[in-house]
Amino acid sequence: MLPDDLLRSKFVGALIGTGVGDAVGAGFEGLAPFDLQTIETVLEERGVFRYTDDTHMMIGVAESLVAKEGFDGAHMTEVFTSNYEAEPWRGYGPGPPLLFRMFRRGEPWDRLGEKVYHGGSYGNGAAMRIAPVGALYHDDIESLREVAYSSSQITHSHELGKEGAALQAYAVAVAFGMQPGSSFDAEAFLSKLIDFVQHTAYREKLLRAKKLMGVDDVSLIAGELGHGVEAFNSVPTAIYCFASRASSFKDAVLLAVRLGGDTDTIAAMAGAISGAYLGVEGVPERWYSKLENRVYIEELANKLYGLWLRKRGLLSP
Ligand code: F2R
Ligand code: MG
Ligand code: MG
Repeated sequence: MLPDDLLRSKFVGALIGTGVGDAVGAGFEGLAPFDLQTIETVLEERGVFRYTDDTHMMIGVAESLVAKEGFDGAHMTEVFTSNYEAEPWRGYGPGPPLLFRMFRRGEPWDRLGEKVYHGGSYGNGAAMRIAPVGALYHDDIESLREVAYSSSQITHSHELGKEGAALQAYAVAVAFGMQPGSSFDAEAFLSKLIDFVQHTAYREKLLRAKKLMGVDDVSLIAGELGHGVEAFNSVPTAIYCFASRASSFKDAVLLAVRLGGDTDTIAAMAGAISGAYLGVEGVPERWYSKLENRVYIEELANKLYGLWLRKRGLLSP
């Protein structure tokens, strides 16, 4: 059993970790791999750390889980839609805004996912927002998989989009269960994820990730694992960034940015797992203090922790 303070810190770490990773990676998106010095100089000169759609949607997931005390598809879609309508400039992927407009026109929430891409989207949009699901269901893996799939269905109904979200949620959950500072075994961590994941595309990438441990050649890592917007080209990459730099939130997130490509999203997902492992204390103070809406995100994380306690009968309603 983890002590109460550490568990609370892990809830906050997973959500703040998403926000900080996203904000650190934003601005480097779509470009070639970067050298560390360039990234650190840009970050030092940046004022407020603004987050993008990744965190905006992660907030929506947490808001809905807290309001409905669990997953409610129509409610979560309403929250995504109204959050998007309030701040459409957060750099959303092409698909979700089209789906939100269809929802406003009366399409049922669970049919939207098929409407834009043939077979549904396999973009990383469902995985990038999933940290609250990994946190709330970190000790109930059956529900974690079910809620990861159902919450993905709203916008990402392709099996690879759903599986990417479930894998990312599970990586957060496994990180929750580990004592930070204890010797981290990357091989054992990746093996657990390989046993969990149901799609060969992810299993193969995770096997490659095992072989890349100790490598620092960013072109080789991006080439082997991917750094694109597709869930299968970014979720295993984020897991690798965490697993290969588990003792340091900063190093895990900076590796994600150094890879280039979909930097905000890979850094958001690596940040979520790292925050879930180290707790919020692992997030560098100078990054944490600059995160936009930090207090609100922390409040949500604390409410999610309260909900987890109530669901386990550890706190009266
Ligand atoms: N939108 C961006 N970045 C672009 C520029 C941002 C700029 N800085 C700004 O401020 O404006 N990033 C965000 O989008 C990604 C998440 O996207 P999501 O939500 O998955 O969108 P979508 O449209 O569902 O899928 C994304 C792409 O994946 C490919 N794709 C998906 N399913 C497909 C299918 N069945 N067949 C073919 N292609 C498929 C398409 O290329 C989609 O465009 C994150 O990076 C987030 O940060
Ligand atoms: Mg983004
Ligand atoms: Mg992105």
